[in-house]
Amino acid sequence: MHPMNRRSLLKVTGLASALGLSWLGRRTAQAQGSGAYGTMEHAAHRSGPIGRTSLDAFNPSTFLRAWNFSDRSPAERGRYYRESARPDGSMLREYELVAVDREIEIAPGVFFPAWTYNGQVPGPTIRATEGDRIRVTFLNQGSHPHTIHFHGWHPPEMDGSLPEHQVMPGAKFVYEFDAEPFGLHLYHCHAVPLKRHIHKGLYGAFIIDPKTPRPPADELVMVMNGFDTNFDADNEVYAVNTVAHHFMHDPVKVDVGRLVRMYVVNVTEFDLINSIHLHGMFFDAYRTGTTLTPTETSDTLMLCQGERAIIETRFRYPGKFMFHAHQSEFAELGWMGLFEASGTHRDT
Ligand SMILES: [Cu+2]
Repeated sequence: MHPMNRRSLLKVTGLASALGLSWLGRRTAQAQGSGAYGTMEHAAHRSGPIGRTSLDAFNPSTFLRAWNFSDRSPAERGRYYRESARPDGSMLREYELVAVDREIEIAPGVFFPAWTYNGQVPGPTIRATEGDRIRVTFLNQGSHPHTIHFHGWHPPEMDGSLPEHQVMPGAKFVYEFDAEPFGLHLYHCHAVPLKRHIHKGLYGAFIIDPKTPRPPADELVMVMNGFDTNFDADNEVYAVNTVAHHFMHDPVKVDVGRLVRMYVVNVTEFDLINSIHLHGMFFDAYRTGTTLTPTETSDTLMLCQGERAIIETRFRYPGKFMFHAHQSEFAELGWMGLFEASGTHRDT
């Protein structure tokens, strides 16, 4: 795509959406718009999603409800994830994560040269119970040195951050540590320059459940991310789970009355903060997921880079509810979606 700054992208989005055109048709849209300024005066006020992104390689809706490779076929899953019980009742969870360079589509016709774990951005969600043993075999098949730096307790040699921790292209390293504390964490590459390695796509969610599980719920993994498509250290596209405006096209289906639990991780680079705002309701928030009692009740939660929170709510009414970053610019550049609540649910 042609280099464009945030403003021009925003303008193009508004114009193109008013005319029902894809982003690829933006030049035509601008040409037509300029000749009829009177009627187009408010066209840019009609923001909304336009065009579709191919979901063949990565589907944000699938990512939403997948962990420990549960979205893969049994045969493929067995290659990347194995679990076995240990004598003390905890589990040994073994993963294979592979760094690979891959071009990904982040908005209709907008491709980003990503660095990925296992070909996807965010990387696969890793989920364990407090006290489990985690063993991650990391293969670097990318073109640059990479690591995996996990948040959580671990010995220094497992930190994936120092010069001697770098895993060179073609090399392998095995990370092993106990899963603690319970909470919502993340993992990411810690090679230098750090901001480049993170924003290129090397990150994922790392959930550690408490030994006494949280109440049953419809659980959703939401990773707030951004993409600097013209390499000016500023994001042009924002999203939850990578694809701009995806959940405007494919609303997150939820049941009225059922507990919904969202694991919200902020890995947006270049911007100091990001946020999530839900329309028409309030939610309980558990910052970093390290408590079982809410740390706040709100309709908007602000997260710094690397911060995360578990948020819980129940939809009272059927229908569509918007959710988005409360930084309006982020929302209009892709970080906006819909819930669609229906039916009724009773806890059993
Ligand atoms: Cu890296």
